[in-house]
Amino acid sequence: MTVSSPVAKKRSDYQTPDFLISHVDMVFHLDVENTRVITTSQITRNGQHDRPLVLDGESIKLISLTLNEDPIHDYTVNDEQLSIQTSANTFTLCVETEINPRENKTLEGLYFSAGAYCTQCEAEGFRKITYFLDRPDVLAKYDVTIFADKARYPHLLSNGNQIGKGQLDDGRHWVKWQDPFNKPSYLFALVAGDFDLLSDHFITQSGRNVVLELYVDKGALDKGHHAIASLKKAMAWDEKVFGLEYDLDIYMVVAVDFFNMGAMENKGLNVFNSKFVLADAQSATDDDFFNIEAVIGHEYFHNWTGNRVTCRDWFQLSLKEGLTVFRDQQFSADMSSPVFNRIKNVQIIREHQFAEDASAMAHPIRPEEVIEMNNFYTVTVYDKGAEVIRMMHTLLGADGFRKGIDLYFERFDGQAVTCDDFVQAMQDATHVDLSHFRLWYSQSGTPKVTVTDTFEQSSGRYTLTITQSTPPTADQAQKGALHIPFKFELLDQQGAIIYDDSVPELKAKMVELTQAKHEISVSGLSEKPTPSLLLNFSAPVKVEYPYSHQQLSHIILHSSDEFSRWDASQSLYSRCIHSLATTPDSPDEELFDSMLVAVSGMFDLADSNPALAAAMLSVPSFETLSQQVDEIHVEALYHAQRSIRNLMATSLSEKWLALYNKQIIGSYQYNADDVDKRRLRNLSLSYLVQGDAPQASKLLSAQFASADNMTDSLGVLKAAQYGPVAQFDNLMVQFEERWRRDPLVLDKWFALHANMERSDILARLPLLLSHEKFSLDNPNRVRSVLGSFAFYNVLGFHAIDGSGYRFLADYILKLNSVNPQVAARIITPLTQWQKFDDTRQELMRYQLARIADCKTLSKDLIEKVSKSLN
Ligand code: 0A1
Ligand code: ZN
Repeated sequence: MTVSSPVAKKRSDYQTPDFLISHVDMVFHLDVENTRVITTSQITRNGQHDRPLVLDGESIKLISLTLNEDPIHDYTVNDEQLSIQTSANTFTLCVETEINPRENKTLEGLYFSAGAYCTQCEAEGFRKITYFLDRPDVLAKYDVTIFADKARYPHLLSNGNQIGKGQLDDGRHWVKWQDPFNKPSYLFALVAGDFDLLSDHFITQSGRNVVLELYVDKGALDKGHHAIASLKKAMAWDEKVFGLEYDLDIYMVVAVDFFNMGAMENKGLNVFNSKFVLADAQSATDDDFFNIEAVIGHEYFHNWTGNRVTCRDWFQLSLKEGLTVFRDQQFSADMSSPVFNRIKNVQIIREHQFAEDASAMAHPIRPEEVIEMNNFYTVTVYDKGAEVIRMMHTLLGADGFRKGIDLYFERFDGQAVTCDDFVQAMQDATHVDLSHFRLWYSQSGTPKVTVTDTFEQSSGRYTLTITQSTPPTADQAQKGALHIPFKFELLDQQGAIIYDDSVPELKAKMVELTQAKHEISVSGLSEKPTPSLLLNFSAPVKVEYPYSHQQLSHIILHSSDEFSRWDASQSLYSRCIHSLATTPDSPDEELFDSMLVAVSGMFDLADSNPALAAAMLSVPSFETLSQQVDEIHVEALYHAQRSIRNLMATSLSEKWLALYNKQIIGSYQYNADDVDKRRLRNLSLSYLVQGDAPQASKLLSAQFASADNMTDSLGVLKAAQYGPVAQFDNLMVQFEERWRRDPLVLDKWFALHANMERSDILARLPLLLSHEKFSLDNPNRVRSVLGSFAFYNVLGFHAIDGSGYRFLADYILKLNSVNPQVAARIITPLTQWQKFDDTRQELMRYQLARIADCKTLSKDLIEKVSKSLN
């Protein structure tokens, strides 16, 4: 079955705008059902032509239209555009529109939720507020005046600086804002509501005082301190590392409960999903604290990479997102454990980005064709985009990269530019030829780097042969060889690194792969070395080399690169798991024994490098394992992973107990040492429970009762999933009773339920969705139930009777009319059917076809479903 698609926009069709807008004056009269917006724009014709002025507009009512104050009669309007025929070259256009924020459940444009008004304009939401040239290459200065009832909405916020305010006799008040910087419409923001306000300040490197304001729900002030502290760290870091200083006198952050994504970098007025702002020890986990710092950093860094220099068109999204993710990753690494951060980055690539490449939604980091832009806020554009920036950082070195960034801002500050412009600046600043490297922007797919080696005992000559190839993807059949910075080292049998200055690649610990095949030879070795490959994951590729398990153990112990030590541990587990999955009846005892010996050694790292130890002692996720095989055998793979974990749990139970008991932690503080200890302790706990250790049940209850923080409480619940059902259920009930009034914690409870491995999970899910606190209007809730189930409940979602797929499809059809953007995100697991067995493929496609049959399907879903069915 195929679906007819709405027309796709192509990158190659880019045209400069027919008109430009220099200044916009907006007046908002806020009302929950009838908000009036009067937009006065100064417009000039761009070049000589007689084409009409075509403005974007969606789901808004046109009230009036004047040009140089005269009513316009010569216009046409449809569901998407307003077209005005005029011969004027410079003119003032005034558009009055009416919108209904309460009805707007899409959370794009201006919406009203939880008692506050809020906007979300990226990518194309501004057109739901007024008719406009809603494209990122139209940059204007904005003045915004907001009128609203003072008692209900004491805070009226928009971008830039407040330049006036006043009071009306009828209980309304107004505030006027002016943003001195040119910006595209997607960075416009307005917020109105009754909040608690946390204020602080930051003195910039040049001595300017910047007021920091954090707006949170009433009563949540105590949960804002970590976000403010993170913001100050991010501001100082960007000055230190990139010489970039904040440019306005005020920086505002508003936390809202209803938000489609993580956060949004609107100029001077960031809007955040409250999940990435609010935290205290009782209600937030260490991961939450970490994520808040990272997302606060990410949005702050956008002020330069995104706002001061923005994207020419949406195909260039990775220009700002890949670069800003890279910047936030570097920031996080500097704030905590570099290796732990790198592992996290790589897990996202291996679990989600590789899966996207293998699916019908495969696309390059700079897509060629888009139907609905919201579908392209992807792990490919963001995280693979960041890997591409990181490779440039590797190729140019930190100093070269900084020179490139400096030149980029020197050339393009205040402009809307392309990915090519960025790479050109990097190239011109360093004189490193990046012409071949640019292929990363246009080629999709996961390259495979295959390494083989030979050793000639008589001459001591060792030769590495490295080949690369990229399998075809759904969007692109032909692939070329990429420019890949491939870091590696050779270890001798004592674990020392082999140096040979006459071999440039060995000296640099890197070979720049540019062709399909490369060879590197070293002479004079007395024994065959062990190659440690793709150090620090120097490129987003898959590597194949026929390691023996002794070699993997050798790398675990000796590689100079901590990431590679972890990576070798994961390869060892993967090997055990795949071996057990394929031959469950004749387990490879020797392999398992050598794995257990290696694991045993990892415990010794717990004191000296607890972050690395915790990562090494964790087995690869089902998602990572799935990307290592051509066909996913769901039950076999799932149970093999569980069995290997079980083997580690039971064979090493004393070590787990000792590790658990060794983590002595005082009252809760979010700092690197304590985070590592809690991680090790909760990891040990889950192994103890899984291994059915005699103390397990007591430890669970004791930790649950004594925990003074969410990390340890949740650690208990997660571990308890491996234990007796009754105890888990009991703990969950207690947890719900305590936390039912805290939406962010309740999301965790919902997610735990949705992830439960139970044969009756499909019967339980409807109960969860009929819970009084569940609502399809709230994206966080939807993600915590439907998202967790579809992405992570392996056995439930992939139930062989198709009930998991049907369940997801039912709710996607419901969400389609409420919030298409969220619906199109959580459909992802259903679109990744390609690697499953025939029965499941058929069942998944059946549900996709069912969705496709919906007569009122959103563009977002049409794009994903039609690609998946073709
Ligand atoms: N630019 C934001 C992400 C974002 C994108 C789209 C949104 O709504 C449709 C919201 C936020 C970021 O990278 O943080
Ligand atoms: Zn971003």
